Amino acid sequence: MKTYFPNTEKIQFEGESSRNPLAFRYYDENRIVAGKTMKEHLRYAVCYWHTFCGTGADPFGPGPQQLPWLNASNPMEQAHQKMDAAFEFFTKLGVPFYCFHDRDMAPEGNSVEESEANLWELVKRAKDKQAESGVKLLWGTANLFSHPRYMNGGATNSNFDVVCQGAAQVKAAIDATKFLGGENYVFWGGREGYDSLLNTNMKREKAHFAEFLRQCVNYAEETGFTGQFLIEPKPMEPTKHQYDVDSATVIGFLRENGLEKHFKINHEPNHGTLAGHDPAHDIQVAADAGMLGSIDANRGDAQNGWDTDQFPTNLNSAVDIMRIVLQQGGLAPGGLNFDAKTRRNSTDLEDIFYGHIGAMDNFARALVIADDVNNNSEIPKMLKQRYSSFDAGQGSAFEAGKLSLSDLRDLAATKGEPTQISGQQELYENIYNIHIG
Ligand code: XLS
Ligand code: CA
Ligand code: CA
Repeated sequence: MKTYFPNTEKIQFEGESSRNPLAFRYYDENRIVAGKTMKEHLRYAVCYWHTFCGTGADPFGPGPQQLPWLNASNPMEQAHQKMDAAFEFFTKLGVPFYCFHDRDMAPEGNSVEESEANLWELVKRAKDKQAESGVKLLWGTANLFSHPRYMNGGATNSNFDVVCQGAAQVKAAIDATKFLGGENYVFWGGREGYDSLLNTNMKREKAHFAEFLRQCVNYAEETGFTGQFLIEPKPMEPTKHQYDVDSATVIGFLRENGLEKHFKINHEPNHGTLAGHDPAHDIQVAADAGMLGSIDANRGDAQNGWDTDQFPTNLNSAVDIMRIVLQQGGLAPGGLNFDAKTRRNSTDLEDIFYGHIGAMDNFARALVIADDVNNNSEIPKMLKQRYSSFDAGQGSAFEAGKLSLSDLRDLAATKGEPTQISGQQELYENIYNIHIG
């Protein structure tokens, strides 16, 4: 069979001292950390869209990246070539999972039926390729944002006919995900949001969104799709006000509509940054609600206010994330999906490998450090001590709901001015840095 990456062999773990740019220095998939292998903890996935569909196009010009699998003139032939390249890449990189949108895998047809048939042809082939390679599907999703019909949104479109088109796509994408044994299904808001209140009935659009999701839950129950449904927050881009702003907004929306038992959050760090948060904040919000489902591992750019989808190479940020993941006992059935793309001027095919290898090594290293911080540093003890006034006596009675406002007032009067206790952020940061090394 034709190879698309003839210059690259299977990427091997060579250890920290290796200087081979096409080898892992930290990601040793069989290494045990905190009772599980790295492979089991990290559950890495490659995304189909950036890696095999994007050529670096931007508003100023077409993409300069020449991807050999996109050279076929017939869109279905191109889709087949793309799939060959994708599975060759997954296998050579050694990732256990991948993720896709319906339209990444198969082109849109001229009717609902033709689009379904196109997708089905490729999905059947993907099933065989999964069986041959052992690579599994972390999640599937539907693209309700690229086609011009979705210019006013998919589920929240002001035109009911467009909502129906969106439903047809999501139904087919859930079927495809189920057929491929996908462990999750993602809803990213796409163009679900608005630019001006003058032409928008926000309350009605959000009610439509909830109803759409409710019908997806019903459909999963009817058809026996048992994968986890995930919602991916993002505050802006493409619309000015996206409805799924951040974790807290999504959790509130789900609870308001009685949907919280059926969904978790797929958090993308770059989207957290765009919402004005440290990604770890948004991830912690989701984890605290018992709703951290999966992570689209990437990073933004501190100076840019848009979604740069860069490979996550920042160690501190990865440690922040992995500490939370370890504290909640892992991400499964979710994982770490690299929703990241090489820069526009990274035009060698090896660049795709470099991006993923660096990110996989970064999170593997972060996993080890996070486990060390959680178990061997002073930080957990210091944190426990910081809240110890609630562990016994009146503090614990307050937590248990046994003290009224008047009781609290009387305690204030008896106890007098509290002793000042330092928050010691600098000390925490210094200890953290000792473990990061
Ligand atoms: C776009 C989103 C998208 C989702 C899947 O900003 O990150 O790629 O992850 O639709
Ligand atoms: Ca994403
Ligand atoms: Ca993004």
